[in-house]
Amino acid sequence: MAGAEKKAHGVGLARARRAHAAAALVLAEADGAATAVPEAVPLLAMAIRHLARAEGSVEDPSQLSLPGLEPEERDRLLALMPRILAAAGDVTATGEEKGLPDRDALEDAAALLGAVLAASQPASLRDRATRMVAIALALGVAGLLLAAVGRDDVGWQGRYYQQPDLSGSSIVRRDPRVEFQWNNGPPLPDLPEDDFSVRWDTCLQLGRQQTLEAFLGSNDGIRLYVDGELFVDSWFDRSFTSQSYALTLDAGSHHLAVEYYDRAGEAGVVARFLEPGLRPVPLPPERFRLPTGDPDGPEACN
Ligand SMILES: [Ca+2]
Repeated sequence: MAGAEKKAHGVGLARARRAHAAAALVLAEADGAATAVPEAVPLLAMAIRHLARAEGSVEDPSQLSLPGLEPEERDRLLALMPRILAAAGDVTATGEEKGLPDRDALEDAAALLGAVLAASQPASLRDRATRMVAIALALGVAGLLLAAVGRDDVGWQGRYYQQPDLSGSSIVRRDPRVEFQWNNGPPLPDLPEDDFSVRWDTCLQLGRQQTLEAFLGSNDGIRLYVDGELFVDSWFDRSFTSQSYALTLDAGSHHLAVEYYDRAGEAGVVARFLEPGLRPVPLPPERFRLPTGDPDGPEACN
């Protein structure tokens, strides 16, 4: 790729990422409301157009390279793109392409486009960038948008205990995500370096039934509860160990609780929830809302 072409490619992708992040935010914000559909359509159409420009003004979306998707996912996105462009008024709608795609179709398109954008790096970057760098870029944009709308109900409620068994008084704070590497230090100034514990609670919002990848890592113990049921139980001393679990959830709000303790030495914990695929993509941060009820009771997310 020549220099100017490479630059246009990078600019096109950056614009596609911004439009895509805005569409994902609109869909997540509206929480099932039908108003999200007309708002998200032009943003998704914009993301598709910028993606096409990044590939040298491809006129026909079916000619896009669409990296990062399984063949079946690629077919789904190829079927959705003309419908979205038609609904946004970009092309003349005919036959089945007429009418507004429904919310599920738009969420599917947003997730698939997210995977494509995470996998689409300019050639110069692709060689040295890891998948995590691409994901961090995508998350950075979503994070900025989130800050712009000033949401303070997004993330996890963290309760930090001075004991390793989640007992006694706790320090409560909001954490945007559960991803910490404390090494040999304390997690908070008022906590010990060893023998502390933390519980995080959130309400995960899903617009449709999905099978997610739950990626859990910890030094030392970790437990995951899903809607009050113990789902992962690794409550023992260990060096940093991580594992992925398949988690199928219906559409709606789901209470996730992560419990963690550090016994001695190094301390760190990660709990990520991703859309699985060739290149798993983290769920947008705005899908995680602070509990609206008692996080220890059965109505945490109702
Ligand atoms: Ca430890």
